[in-house]
Amino acid sequence: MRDFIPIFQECALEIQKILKTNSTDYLAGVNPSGDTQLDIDVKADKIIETKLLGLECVRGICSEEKIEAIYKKNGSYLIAYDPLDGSSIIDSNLSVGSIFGIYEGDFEAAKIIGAAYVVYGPRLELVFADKILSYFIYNGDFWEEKKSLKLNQKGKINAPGGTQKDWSNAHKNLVYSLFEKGYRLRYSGGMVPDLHQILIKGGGLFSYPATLNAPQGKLRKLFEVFPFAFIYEKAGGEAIDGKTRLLDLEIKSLHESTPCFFGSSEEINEVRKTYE
Ligand code: AHM
Ligand code: MG
Repeated sequence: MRDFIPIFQECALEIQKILKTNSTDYLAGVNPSGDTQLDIDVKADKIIETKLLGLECVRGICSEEKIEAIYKKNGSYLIAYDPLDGSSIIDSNLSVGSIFGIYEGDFEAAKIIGAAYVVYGPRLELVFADKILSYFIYNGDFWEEKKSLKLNQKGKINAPGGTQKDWSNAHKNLVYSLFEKGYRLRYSGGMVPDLHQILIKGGGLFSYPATLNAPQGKLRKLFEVFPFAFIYEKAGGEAIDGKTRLLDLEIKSLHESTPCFFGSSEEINEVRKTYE
């Protein structure tokens, strides 16, 4: 499984190159999740597709940018990925990311056995999880492995996603009660840097709830939610949909989304109290 680390690192370096040199213009089309596609979304998707399908151990892939999964005859791993998460903030030059989930058998939460994400920011970083969590920073020549990331029982960051006027009253109360307790707002609009920040600082809450305009939330189970749920649990945190552990959820279609909450135990307990 750790054989995927150098592959994801190669993808990261290639995608970083196109982020630095290509335009951030929109294409005419939308992706299967209904988002407008950028030229670089499609290029990043192709880079990852080519690398992954070239591996003997990979049996299939599916991406936020593709309607259907692509299967080969042999191999054992299935990879679901979001090639470039945060398309709506690329034009403002904020950090964006790539997200990967490694599945065995089927594309479903119960079958996830590894996950990774790349942060394209002032630095290039990779977090990879299988049985343990590993953290790498690219120093210009090679990827240096750093001390693993761990969440404390409680943090100070509140990262609340979604359109605020469409939050339920219960959700508004949850978000504001954290501010009352001294939590600080940290939300860029990029799931990867927002969740990475909570991991780096040791705790906090990221929420993307059900809203009036998005009753199933916005973030996609296979490409965004399950990989981060896997990583947060490995870091000693928790990830739920309000009531249920995200990695216990079922999935009916590849592009399905779900409300989601990621954080350290104390904040997730506050979420439970609100939603149960
Ligand atoms: P994308 O895959 O089209 O980039 O959308 C996913 C992004 C996440 O990175 C982020 O958490 C969320 O959308 C932000 O949504 P909002 O702008 O509604 O807060
Ligand atoms: Mg995305």
